[in-house]
Amino acid sequence: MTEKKPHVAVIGGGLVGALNACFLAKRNFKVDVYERRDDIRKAEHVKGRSINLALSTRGRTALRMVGLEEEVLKNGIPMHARMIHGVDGSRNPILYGKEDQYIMSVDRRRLNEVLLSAAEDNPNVTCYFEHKVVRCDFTTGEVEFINKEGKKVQNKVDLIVGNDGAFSAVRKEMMRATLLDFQQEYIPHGYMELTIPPSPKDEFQMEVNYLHIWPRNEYMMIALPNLDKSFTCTLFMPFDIFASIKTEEDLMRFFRDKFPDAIPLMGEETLKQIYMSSKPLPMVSIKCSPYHVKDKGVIMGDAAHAMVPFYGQGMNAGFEDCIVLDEMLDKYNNDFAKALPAYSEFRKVDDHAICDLAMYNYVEMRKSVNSKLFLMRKKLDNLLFTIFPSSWVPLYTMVAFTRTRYHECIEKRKHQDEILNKVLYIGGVILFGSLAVSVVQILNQNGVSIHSLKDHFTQLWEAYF
Ligand code: FAD
Ligand code: EGU
Repeated sequence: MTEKKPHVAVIGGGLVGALNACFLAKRNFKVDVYERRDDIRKAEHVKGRSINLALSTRGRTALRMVGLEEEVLKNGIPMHARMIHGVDGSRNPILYGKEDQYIMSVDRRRLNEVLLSAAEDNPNVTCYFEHKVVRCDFTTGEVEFINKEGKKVQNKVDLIVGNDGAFSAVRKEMMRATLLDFQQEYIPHGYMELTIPPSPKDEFQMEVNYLHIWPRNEYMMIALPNLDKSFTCTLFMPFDIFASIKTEEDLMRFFRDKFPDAIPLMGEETLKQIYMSSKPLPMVSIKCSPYHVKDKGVIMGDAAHAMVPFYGQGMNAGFEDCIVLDEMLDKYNNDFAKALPAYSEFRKVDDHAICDLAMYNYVEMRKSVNSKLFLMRKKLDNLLFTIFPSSWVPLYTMVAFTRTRYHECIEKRKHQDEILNKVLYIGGVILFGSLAVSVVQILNQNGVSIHSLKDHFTQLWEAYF
């Protein structure tokens, strides 16, 4: 460890970068945050479009560690259950769990603003906006940026932290510098954000404390509440279906068929206007390894593990990354040469596991999940949880409401599946056995003996073969 304060460049002032700056500032490092975009706190408010995220235990724990949990929760809306919307307009709630098991709907932009301001409250943190990273040298620690005037500027630091999202420039530079395995996959689905505005009386148009879901196999819509009494809906469907819905008539026909109850809530005109002026956005899943180069560079958040959003864990996993790095820096007394490989090795299995879980859930949802099936599965899972609260914890409960390592969530689930299979198998054998006994008894009562039955089948057998 060097005597002087370590100097760190955090690349990306998004959710993970801004939080990471808070963590690193607490270690008394000198932290420079470089963000490509302009300062979102200065940008004009875009009305009627607030994009929100589900914050759960892992993300909350990280916020608590930098003293921001309360401030964030103040501006969040608790969701205690999902509300499943059927095609017939039916609505069925399914609780997440006990009273204290709920997730929070938070506004992405507001959260980012709170995190940036909290980072800058530290005298040892400076944020530079409109600075785009173009080059990293992981031997010297030199980083090159293009600023707002299009000019190249440089800095030299002890550690480069890449929190620059799914299309990370830092990761690209790492791939030139080290043997980095990399895998990426686009899914055939795109997403589009729609909105359910407040009612004319300025009230929520649906039950507020829920994650609303319209499961329709290949198509799916999700809605989370906003503080302004609107809901942000996210419509997920294959790009070719988006492309086949060309006119307003196509759109209304599609919505009347799949999401009829949402039409009056969104308003036909607003729905048409938003759909016609938007493009569906892609979703990508990215896995790579390792996450570090020597003692000079590390990537975290989406830069290290972009995932499809079907577990609501992308940000939560990125926030948990910050906790894990913090713990490694503690353990190795800020010695980057030891802490970075340890972080990489420890965290890789878990980040890969949550990428897999999210992708698996995407496949599951589109394969067979309509609203009835969704309801049944969740109810069975919850029923088993009620009967065996300590040995049967549903997968989503471990993922959303505990800090059980993601890879252990998968292992535990496999164990439960084996138990369930055994129970179903034994149950099946007992059921089939008792059925056979009943059949023989009934036949006996009707004067048919088991021996004559055997003769009968023997004759049949011989007649055919
Ligand atoms: P980003 O948020 O992408 O931030 C990266 C930052 O780096 C940006 O500000 C960018 O401008 C900057 N940057 C990029 N390149 C450069 C460069 N060269 N130089 C400087 N700066 C650069 N997660 C949840 O936990 N819960 C949810 O409910 C949820 N819902 C989601 C729904 C959808 C439809 C999608 C697509 C994702 C969802 N996620 C959710 C995932 C979540 O959005 C991401 O995991 C999270 O934003 C990752 O944060 P990040 O800071 O790593 O990356
Ligand atoms: C997707 C897009 C319900 C926000 C997964 C559940 C999501 C979110 C679920 C989006 C689903 C799916 C879980 C939470 C959450 C469920 C979860 C998904 C928030 C397994 C804004 N998912 N999401 N699972 O259990 O664990 O409620 O865009 F429809 S929160 Cl796909 Cl807990």
